[in-house]
Amino acid sequence: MKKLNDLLGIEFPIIQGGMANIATASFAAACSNAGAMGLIGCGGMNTEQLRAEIRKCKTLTDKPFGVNLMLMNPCADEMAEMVVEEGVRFLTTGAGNPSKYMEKWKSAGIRVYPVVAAVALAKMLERAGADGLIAEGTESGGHVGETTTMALVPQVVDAVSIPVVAAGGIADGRQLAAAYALGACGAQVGTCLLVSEECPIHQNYKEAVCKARDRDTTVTGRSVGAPVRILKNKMAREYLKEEYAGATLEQLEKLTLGGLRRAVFDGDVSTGSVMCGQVAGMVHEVRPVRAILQDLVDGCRATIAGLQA
Ligand code: TUI
Repeated sequence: MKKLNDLLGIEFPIIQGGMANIATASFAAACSNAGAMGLIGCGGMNTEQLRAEIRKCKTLTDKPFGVNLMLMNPCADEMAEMVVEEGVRFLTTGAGNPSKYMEKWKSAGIRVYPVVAAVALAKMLERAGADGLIAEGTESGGHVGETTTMALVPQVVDAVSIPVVAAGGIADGRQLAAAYALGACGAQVGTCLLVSEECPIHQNYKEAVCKARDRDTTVTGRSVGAPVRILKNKMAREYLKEEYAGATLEQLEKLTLGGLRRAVFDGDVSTGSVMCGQVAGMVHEVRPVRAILQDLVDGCRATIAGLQA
């Protein structure tokens, strides 16, 4: 099986998650320059903002980078065209089914790795021409599915014959080794890169993630079809209280409106949406992206060597 770094022409078998309002051109370029596949996240942007970020990223790195198209973005249709015009070479998608765009992207020669949280969509997207898939378990931060990485990845691997990248719950070399053991060709990581020096989030956000323990995240909105993993804080507790009491999505959205921007830009970690994965409990310090990636692959090698000993 080919590793993700060979498939994508990068140094490390790691994709940086396309985190909304966080994965800017400069962060994506920093991750690409450090040896991963950097992604610009379109969440919170309009089409022209995303276009400007793509152009900026080209000036900041000569290495491969890509775009994550978050399909709940109201501009998704327009963005799907624009990325072709701008000559983007690698795309991931999230929070929806990108089937209707696949033909256009394939004929432009773009490599596409949609994020899936279930086997049925994985099979459909393989038929639609996806080059690979990112199987994301519910351990992830932000918008999540229901199945854990441990259960999802091997089921997706068995269902398709294209490369599968594991995501959700991966922050160190042991978990990267586990991803390989499950049949993945590499990993996508988000939370462990939130606490990088280069990550452009507010210091309070980084500190909150560094301080978090294993049970400090929760999923809000499952009952109303809007499941989002965030750090437990004042807003999360209020949200869950109202959700258990039977509030509608419309009522609940009043609590989260602008919450991610509040956390990312203003550092409001009390009423903001501090999105992060369950691995927040195992990241404790802010380090350069390069060091985080190097530890992931070194730790993975050491783990595999230890298993063979
Ligand atoms: O997309 C993500 N994670 C995200 S997107 C996001 S932006 C946001 N901002 C404010 C509130 C809520 C979200 C934050 N985090 N991960 C990829 C992912 N995709 N996880 C799960 C899925 C998924 C779910 C259902 C992919 C496809 C899908 O298919 C449904 C269908 O239509 O078939």
